[in-house]
Amino acid sequence: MNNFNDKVQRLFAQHEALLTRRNEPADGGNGIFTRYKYPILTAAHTPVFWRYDLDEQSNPFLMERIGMNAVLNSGAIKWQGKYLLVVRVEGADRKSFFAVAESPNGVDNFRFWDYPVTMPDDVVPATNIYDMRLTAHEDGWIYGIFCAERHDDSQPGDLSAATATAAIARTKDLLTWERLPDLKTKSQQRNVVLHPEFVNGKYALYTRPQDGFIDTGSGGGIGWALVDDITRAEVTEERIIDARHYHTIKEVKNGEGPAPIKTPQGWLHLAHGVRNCASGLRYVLYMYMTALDDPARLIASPAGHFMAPEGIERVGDVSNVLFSNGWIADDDGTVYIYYASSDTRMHVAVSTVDKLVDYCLHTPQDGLTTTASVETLKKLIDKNMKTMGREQR
Ligand code: M1P
Repeated sequence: MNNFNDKVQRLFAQHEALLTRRNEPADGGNGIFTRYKYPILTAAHTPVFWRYDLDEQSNPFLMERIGMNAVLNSGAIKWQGKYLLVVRVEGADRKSFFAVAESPNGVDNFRFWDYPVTMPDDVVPATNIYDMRLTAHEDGWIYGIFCAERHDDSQPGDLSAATATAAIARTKDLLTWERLPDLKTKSQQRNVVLHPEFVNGKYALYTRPQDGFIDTGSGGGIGWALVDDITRAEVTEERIIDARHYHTIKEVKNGEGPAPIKTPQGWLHLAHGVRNCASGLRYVLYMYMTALDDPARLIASPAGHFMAPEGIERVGDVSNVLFSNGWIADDDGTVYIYYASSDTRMHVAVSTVDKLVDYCLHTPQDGLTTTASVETLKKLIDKNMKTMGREQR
């Protein structure tokens, strides 16, 4: 066997070993969810044949020809018995694209389909697309809503000026996508998510109005809008259902994560909250619940973060970031939470619907001041003093 073929075989063998590595629950935890030890997807998980030209004639040094930089912010769905992620893959050229990776068990053995998603363009093509939220809607389609980023041509002198718009596509098989016109809104939009059921006969969207590409500015938080026709979607009225607050984990911005999970007690929501600090923006995940009879009415708002970056998760292309736009609730009540760390890699954490509902309904709310937080803490300590039969000191 010649040296080139040896090297190719080694590449495939190493890749296969990475893909088939068994994942296992990480030690520790807080009783709410269990992290898993290894990231489920990284740039190194992308197929060898995406990155290398495997022809000795045209690539005698067996060099990578197309570099992959990161694998992040994935939508998720259970599909024909498999756990599917519609992954945001970012090439070394900084362009993001979608690719499907599937696993037999939700926690390891994720393998990319051979080809990335060919996403049709809207009338005005986007420069970059990313962060798809998948919704299996009761109308029978699977929708993907994602961010379409374009240069802001109203500022020709500024190469970094960009606009964010919610793009909409739908599919029946996750292979072929029909692109619908981008969502029409007054403001820029990112983190737009389709509710899985009709509300008052209309499509319902969780929105995130923002003044600029990065700054949410006057956009007060996660919004809610009803849309008559998803094939010509336009937001005419939008109201904030989960507001940002001073000195909280969502002071600077927030955004809906995946489509909410329906439970007997209400809709379970996962979202991200952002605050600023000396080391830059810090992104954490938080949860809230809304009413079954009105998915726009908040019924539970546990204080603080649900998950924050830990250990290696804190480091990456955009450090100190956790972001989630995909989760899967299995029939047995297990919930697989797919999240990206520091815009670099994908992880899974596992919980159950019952635990997440309990977390939402029984975690105290944020009283918004130190005094309120101390009083809340004292109540729990008092209760535990009685339970433990201890004298107060
Ligand atoms: O870099 C962190 C995240 O920043 C953006 O999220 P948001 O619009 O809420 O600020 C997105 O670009 C997201 O992809 C990214 O992970």
